[in-house]
Amino acid sequence: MATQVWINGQYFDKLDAKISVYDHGLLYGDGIFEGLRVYSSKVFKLQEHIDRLYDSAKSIALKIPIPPADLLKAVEDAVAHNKKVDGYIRLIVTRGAGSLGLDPRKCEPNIIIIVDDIVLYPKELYEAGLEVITSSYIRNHPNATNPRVKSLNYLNNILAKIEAIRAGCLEAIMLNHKGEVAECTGDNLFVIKKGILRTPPADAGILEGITRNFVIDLARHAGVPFQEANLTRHDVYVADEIFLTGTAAEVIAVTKVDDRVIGDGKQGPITARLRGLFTKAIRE
Ligand code: PXG
Repeated sequence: MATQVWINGQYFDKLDAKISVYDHGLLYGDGIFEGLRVYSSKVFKLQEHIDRLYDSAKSIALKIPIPPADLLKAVEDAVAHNKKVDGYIRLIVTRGAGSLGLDPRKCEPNIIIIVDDIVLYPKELYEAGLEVITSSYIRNHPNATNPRVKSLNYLNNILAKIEAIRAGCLEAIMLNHKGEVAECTGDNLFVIKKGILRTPPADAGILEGITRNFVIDLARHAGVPFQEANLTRHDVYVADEIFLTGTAAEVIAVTKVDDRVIGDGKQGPITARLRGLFTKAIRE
């Protein structure tokens, strides 16, 4: 069976799953989304993703036309309907179709659930670690679209990603408007120095990642000293270990930043331990 996409309560074959070219999601990037994983037929941290989606919606004054509990059920239904055991979900709410102007008042939001597969980083990269650059594009100022909103406006992050790809890397670190480390284009960043795990706080201009929060819990339970702290590029360059967290990447080491080798240039021991705990947890 071809992938079936859920749109506003109805299933469509992937190729017939369409929305209007007048949708403000397309015209203006006016909308929000979540990326989720399915592990062993179960949606990982579904309630957390639903909560974040409704917070994003509220922040951009978009009223999702169904209650959170119904959307949660719809996501589970779409996974069962597609018989997906391990995969990836893209949950999208657009402002909806309106006129060719910014005014959203005529728009009726569209809800879309795509259950598909995910392209993972090659397995070897989890051992060798990623090489990243620092981007010249800054993460959104909190008084622009706040980075805590997972909006359909990813242009800054995409430009940073293009910059990384041009430099021969797969990811880029983005700084905030104060020059502090924010996060990567689609992942949060952690550093380890002298045994202490640190990551920028939510108000540093980051998406408060669900994987980030889960890894913080794992670290606390494992007795790894942890702090939320503002970080500079210097803290990144001199770290003993660096890793990224995200729905797509899970937990992955970074072993080179702007041509500086991090630690001994391999996945570090605390990263390996946390990655091990993460992998175990998603199998439970
Ligand atoms: N920061 C940003 C800017 C993100 O977009 C994360 C951090 C990590 O958050 P979670 O909640 O996933 O731990 C994200 C998530 C992709 C892709 O295809 C990116 C994300 C999610 C799903 C897929 O690159 N970004």
